[in-house]
Amino acid sequence: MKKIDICLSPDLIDQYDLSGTVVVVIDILRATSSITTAIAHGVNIIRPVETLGECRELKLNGFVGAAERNGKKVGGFDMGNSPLSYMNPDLEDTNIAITTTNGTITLKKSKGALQVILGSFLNYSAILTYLERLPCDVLLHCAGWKGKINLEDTLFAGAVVLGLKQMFEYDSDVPAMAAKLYKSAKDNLKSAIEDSSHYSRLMELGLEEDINFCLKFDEYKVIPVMKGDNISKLKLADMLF
Ligand code: 3SL
Repeated sequence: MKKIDICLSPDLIDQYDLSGTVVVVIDILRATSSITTAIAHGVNIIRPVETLGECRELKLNGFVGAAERNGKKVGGFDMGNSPLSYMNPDLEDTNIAITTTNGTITLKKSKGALQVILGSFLNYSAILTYLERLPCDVLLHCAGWKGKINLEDTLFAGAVVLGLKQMFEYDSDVPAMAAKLYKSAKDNLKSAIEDSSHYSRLMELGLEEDINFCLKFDEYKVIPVMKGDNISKLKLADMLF
């Protein structure tokens, strides 16, 4: 039987064998929600990078530069990490370089997997439909916050585990833990994350609209996928079944 597991922080990723596994990177607030929005709105490719320096370099070479640290847009770049800002029609067919506090590191640390895709509530059903049909193991890789575990990514991972309805065997206790947590929170996700650290951080920055948007289910049908160094829309030819 296919197996599923959850890595709750990129600092724990060395515990997992990624070969032969499809990894779903999760950063609900806000990187994977923003990238999904950008791809759904026609951005051509997104190059996730770890450092501000790499992002600056790519901006000098024709990329739109997007940079976020600690929730704030970094000065000197074109954009930050608000999903709402990626709905801009001017971004259609552009190439974006992005660096964020945790999400882009999590993407980098997922390299070595059979395939890396990006999940969020915004493309929840599309992710489920794809994972259901896969012939291989799945690892849900949560970005957390600076190495620590966070609530919103764990909740989404639990939602995926529940949605897959026993099609996968759990490879540790974490899938059952996350599924129980999600069950207890699912009727009001926003109030469930009200006490979380990143919720407070974003609220203090006046970003409640971003939070509300990131908690919406199934706004989009697209699945962003890493191909080499770039993220683009998963196409039929990329599907592993
Ligand atoms: O950590 C990240 O990658 C970001 O998603 C954090 S923030 O929501 O932009 O503050």
